[in-house]
Amino acid sequence: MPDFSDTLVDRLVEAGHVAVLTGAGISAESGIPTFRDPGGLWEEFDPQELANVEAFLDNPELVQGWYRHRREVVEDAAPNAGHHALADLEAHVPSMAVVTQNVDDLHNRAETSTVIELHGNITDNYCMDCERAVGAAAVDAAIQDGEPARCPDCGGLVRPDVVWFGEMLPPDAMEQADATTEQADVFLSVGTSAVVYPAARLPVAAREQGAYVAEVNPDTTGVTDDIHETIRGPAGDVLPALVDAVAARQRP
Ligand code: BJW
Repeated sequence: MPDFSDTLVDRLVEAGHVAVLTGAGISAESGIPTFRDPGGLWEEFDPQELANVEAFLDNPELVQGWYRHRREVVEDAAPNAGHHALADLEAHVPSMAVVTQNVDDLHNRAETSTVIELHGNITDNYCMDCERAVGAAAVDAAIQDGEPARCPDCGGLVRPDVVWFGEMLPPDAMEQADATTEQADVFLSVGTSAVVYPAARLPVAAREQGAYVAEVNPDTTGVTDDIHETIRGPAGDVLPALVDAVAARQRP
């Protein structure tokens, strides 16, 4: 049985609004590698070579090919018990939003109602010049031919709709993430190392603004020392048990 406090369950039962920040760890049990864990994406691939715009412009075929591979992994994956538990939690609280750093679309596929994507979505691509959306099929066809994928309208390079280091996060998403954090009575940080900003400041901001803040993670993170409670364990075990505990407390 995961080891969460009665306080956390009480706070969830009493909460008017719950905000959840998720990271790659929540999708690990769906078979999608995290970034910084042993065996994670960045043990094998250098982020300096793949996750910034300069790297992309230096070698668009390499970066487009890497993202195509990751898109295929994501398309073959399915939401796991952790994603489903967060979707289920909505039925037990008056208001809730999931702010995700993940680009894998799994919260949407688990039918969470409010998903705020801070770092984009790997299933989408757009032209760097005219900004029109370009379908994955066009990207795949170009890569197949050994060419960098280009916009059918203007010939600009096509890039995945994700946020690389040094790039601004989508302003609407960041605004919504700040608003949901400010509103939160309980804030859960799930499966993130909490080392990438600005997302990593949200759990700390939530605490400063009066929320009860807990994280779900098998390991220590960048915010462990700054929050109220850490529940050690995989999200796919902890979150269903937590939602069950909230539901049990609400039963007449
Ligand atoms: C489990 C589990 C299980 C395992 N259950 N858990 C302020 C201070 C310092 C630096 C900065 C700052 N502000 C901005 C910066 C610069 C930079 C930054 O933060 N750098 C730090 C690394 C130092 N930030 C940016 O550049 C951002 N832009 C920005 O701020 O614009 C304004 C600006 C620009 C320039 C200068 C100043 C201001 C953009 C950040 C974009 C991040 N993009 C990436 C790639 C996305 C595309 C792609 O997918 O390829 O996003 S990086 C990568 O890290 C990805 C993730 O979303 C993100 C976070 O990683 P996450 O999700 O936490 O994964 P991991 O692998 O780190 O952790 C997994 C966790 O799961 C672990 O803790 C495990 O234990 C756990 N786990 N199994 C539960 N079963």
